Amino acid sequence: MATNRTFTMLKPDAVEKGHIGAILEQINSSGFRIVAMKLTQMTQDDARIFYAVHKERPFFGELVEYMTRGPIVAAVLEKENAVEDFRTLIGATNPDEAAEGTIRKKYAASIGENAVHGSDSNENARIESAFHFSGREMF
Ligand code: IDP
Ligand code: MG
Repeated sequence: MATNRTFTMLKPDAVEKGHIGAILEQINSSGFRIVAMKLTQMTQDDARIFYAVHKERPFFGELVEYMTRGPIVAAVLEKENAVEDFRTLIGATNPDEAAEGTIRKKYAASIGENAVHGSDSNENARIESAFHFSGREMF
């Protein structure tokens, strides 16, 4: 996959609150092209694998419960400098520390329930995209 792609999830809290449309509008108007997208629900095994890097953290159980409690929107996004620019667009993990106008500042409730995921490197963008999509589902 080209390195000008990143992977995102609109997390269960964002879907529950009806924010899919507003968040996708902000993503599109910030210059990202949607390359793949689906509404899906992660199993507990999916969430444990996806977030395996955090398995020793005290919040891991809470994170798995949260990420599996309802549907998410998984998507692959394309833009020059996609990974870094998307992290800027979503803002800090803790919405209290997120910049004004960022997606987390606008839609996140807490450091745990923070509305949206964004890959932190080109390598993780590739791994995370492949976790949710096959090559033929990416346009
Ligand atoms: P990131 O999503 O900004 O990359 P990470 O540190 O990779 O943040 O954490 C992954 C996810 O785990 C966060 O987006 C959030 O949902 C959850 N999380 C991170 N830190 C905490 C915490 O201190 N308490 C509860 N949940 C957390
Ligand atoms: Mg992370």
